[in-house]
Amino acid sequence: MKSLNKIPMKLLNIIQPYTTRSILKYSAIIVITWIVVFACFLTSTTLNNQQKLNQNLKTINNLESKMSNIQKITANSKITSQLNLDFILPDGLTDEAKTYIKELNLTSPGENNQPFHFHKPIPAHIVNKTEEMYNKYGFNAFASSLVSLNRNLPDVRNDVCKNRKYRNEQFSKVSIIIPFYNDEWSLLMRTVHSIIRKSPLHLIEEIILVDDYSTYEHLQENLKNYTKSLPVTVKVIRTHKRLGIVANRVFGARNAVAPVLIYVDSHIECFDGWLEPILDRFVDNMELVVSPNISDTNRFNLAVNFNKTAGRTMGMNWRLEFKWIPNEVIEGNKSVPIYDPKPTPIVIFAVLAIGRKFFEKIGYLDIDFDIWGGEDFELALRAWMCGGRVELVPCSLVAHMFREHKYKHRSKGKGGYRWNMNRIAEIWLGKYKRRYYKYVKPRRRRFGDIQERLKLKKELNCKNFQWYLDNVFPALKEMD
Ligand SMILES: [Mn+2]
Repeated sequence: MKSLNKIPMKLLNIIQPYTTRSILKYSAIIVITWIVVFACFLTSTTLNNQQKLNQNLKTINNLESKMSNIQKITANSKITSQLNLDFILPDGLTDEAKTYIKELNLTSPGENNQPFHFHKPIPAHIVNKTEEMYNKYGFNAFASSLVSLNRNLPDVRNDVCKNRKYRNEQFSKVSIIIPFYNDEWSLLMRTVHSIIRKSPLHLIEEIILVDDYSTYEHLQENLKNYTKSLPVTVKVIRTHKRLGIVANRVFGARNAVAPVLIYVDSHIECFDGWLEPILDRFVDNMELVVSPNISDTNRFNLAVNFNKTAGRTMGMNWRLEFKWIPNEVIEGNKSVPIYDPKPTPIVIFAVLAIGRKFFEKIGYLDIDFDIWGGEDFELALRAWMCGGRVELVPCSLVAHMFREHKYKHRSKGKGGYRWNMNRIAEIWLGKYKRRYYKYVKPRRRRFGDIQERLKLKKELNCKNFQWYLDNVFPALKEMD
């Protein structure tokens, strides 16, 4: 107060307009300006936030749809990605194998279908080991034990096959049946790993390893325990005595649950996209036997020869021996595009698919066959003649190894391979069996009791061999 009194009037006059009127006025302006500015700021931030929120929502929606797509894709097929599975599937190289690989200075032997070979000179103990294992298993098992169970084979699919749409989603599942007897571990397990790595897993109901009473230690508890760790259902079932591969295959079928069965030998490897073209055929017709294209794995260096696979169909001669036959010979003037599924006179059991109920209906296999041989020819003839269809699907490729000694062992009292072939001739060839015997000239025509199978043939109202020759395999008429 005191100071106010002392303030000169001039100054008071100067101050007064500001203090009383102007200050109020300017303050109001400033406050209003601030309010406006603040309001603008608020509005803009809110708008901004709203926009951001909208954007975020969009992103979330996008992400969600992407996620559900990913889930769909994963559920559909993409879980076969090798990267993912190689975390789960071990390469199977034992410490011993790793030591040999180091000693022999090998780098990823067998990888990407590189032929296996030793650097020279080969140490004597390696030569001995290689020979010993070759004699035991009928192929270069020592080399195989040094090759990863997850080795890659190149994707050799033709563009036509790769880009074709296969109708797998309309389809349920397969049981993959692998009969074996005293097999070498790495070859058998590479078969299992390759099926898992090269198939859309949601299509596999189960893999069934059917052990025909093996005696080797590594195929007992060890096998059961190992298969438990695999990312698909693997059943190991065991016969109560040696049955031979024919009865063993029937035993496998009786234990399978999926609508389609695929038999694979214990010494195969699948190529990319092998399964889808096979299953596609069963969407229209379950009364079907389907074979993929099969290429040879060299039993010495384990390299797969996949060069000569197109343009040929499976057939046989009058001795009932397997022959690859050029398509034009089989098809005559009705030529089918080279990569299209096509009828085939014969299939081989190395890899073949069959509708489970159809297999049962036409009487599985002839279990009076001896241990090994010809059961696939018998099945193909029976399937054709008793109302089914047999096809080759060139877009599917599987590698199969012919070992030196096959599913070895011969039973007492029967005559092995020839016994089986005689049964085929007697049951299925009708009057044409004379032509078979003319070429084969067996010392004795032994084939056992065929009454049951003849009865089945009659019950199923099967066509005769003349029909097969006229409609399925006319080229055989001209063959020697
Ligand atoms: Mn085989």
